[in-house]
Amino acid sequence: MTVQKVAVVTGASSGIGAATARGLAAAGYQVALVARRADRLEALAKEIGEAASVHVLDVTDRAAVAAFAASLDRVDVLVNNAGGAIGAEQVADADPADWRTMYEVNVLGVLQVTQALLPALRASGDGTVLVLSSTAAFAPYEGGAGYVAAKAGAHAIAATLRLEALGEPIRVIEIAPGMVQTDEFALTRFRGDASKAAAVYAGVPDPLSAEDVADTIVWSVTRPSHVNIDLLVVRPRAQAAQHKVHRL
Ligand code: 8X3
Repeated sequence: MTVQKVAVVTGASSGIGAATARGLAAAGYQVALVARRADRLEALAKEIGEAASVHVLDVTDRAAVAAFAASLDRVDVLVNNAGGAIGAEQVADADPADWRTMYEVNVLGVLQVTQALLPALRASGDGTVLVLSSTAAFAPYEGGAGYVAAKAGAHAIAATLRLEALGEPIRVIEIAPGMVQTDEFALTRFRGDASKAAAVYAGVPDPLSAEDVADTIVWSVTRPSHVNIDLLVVRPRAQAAQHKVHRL
């Protein structure tokens, strides 16, 4: 009997995380869905079926992350997807509390979950750590400094861990998406202001969808073990660079 491989997906309650969980389940993985919102995880698990398990926790809660790690029998893939932007204020006006929250989830969340699961990933004999960063990690933009700094931190974890894991059976993949239209990313950034959130994508023909990014994640993870998709930047055709967006 073949033992089913286990993939942990954080931030699985919506957007890219939920799409990735669906994609990995379709690719044959047992998926451990991690997020804070139990109702959403339960609904997704019901949809996916037997291949899904629900783990309600906050990746910034170190004790909860440790308990989660202890509850798993095996881990082959970790998709560090939980993250997000809060606020679009310029440096002159930004609230340090927003920056702290962004650092907690985008950087320390990735650190804590990765640390906790590394022994199991190593023990699998063929582990994959994936960090979902952003094109923001590589290109500052006005009003984005807090998120840019946090995603640069996520990039630093991926790039450093890849060096430190050399010689171990662990790949470290970084996926850096550009403009992705999801239900919550821009809405969270603009604190629930739907018109400001919609303006981000106004007139842009086909921004990336959560499924587009999930597709790159599943593709990267399912390459042969010796192939490491080190860093993959994915943007919509309508975005040539962070500031260079085609709008109709
Ligand atoms: C999201 C991309 O352009 O909003 O990670 O920073 S952007």
